[in-house]
Amino acid sequence: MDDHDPLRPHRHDPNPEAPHDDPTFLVIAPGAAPIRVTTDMLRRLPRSSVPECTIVSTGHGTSGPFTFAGVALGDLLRRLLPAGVSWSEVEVHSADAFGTRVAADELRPGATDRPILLADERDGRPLDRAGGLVRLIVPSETDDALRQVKWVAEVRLRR
Ligand SMILES: Nc1nc2c(c(=O)[nH]1)N[C@H]1C(S)=C(S)[C@@H](COP(=O)(O)O)O[C@H]1N2
Ligand SMILES: [Mo]
Repeated sequence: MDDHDPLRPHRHDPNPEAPHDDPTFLVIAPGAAPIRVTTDMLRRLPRSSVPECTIVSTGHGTSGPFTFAGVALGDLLRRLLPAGVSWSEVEVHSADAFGTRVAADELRPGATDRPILLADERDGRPLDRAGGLVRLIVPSETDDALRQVKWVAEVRLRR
């Protein structure tokens, strides 16, 4: 049975097409003004890169391995948010009503050398919009790509 929660899809036919052209996204934290993040901002923040990432599609096989690079989601939030904003969970929503949840625990500094990324680069080249710019990459997920969210539109923090 499908519970229709877009943040917990059980299986999914991947959408091949970007819903629109704007690669910016909003970070929305409780008690703080929403912050719009541009690809220029991502390029200027401390960056991380994760090799050997595979995108496993239930429908059409596996692609990769790729090296994805960008800004670690945890680093971005620690950089952007005013001190005192606390959260236990982050919802990552795409512009085509897809998404996933990330627990604060998965974003602890230094927790892993394969951090969850907001990726704007693949194999040393800029990711284009068709390729998912800006794309959430969850390196630990290798089952069905349900957390490899293309076209991130909103990063919403939950207490
Ligand atoms: N925004 C968005 N991201 C998404 C999807 C989608 O439909 N929309 N499909 C997911 C699924 S099920 C798969 S298999 C992969 C496909 O990634 P690819 O287009 O790079 O092959 O994207 C994932 N991320
Ligand atoms: Mo998938």
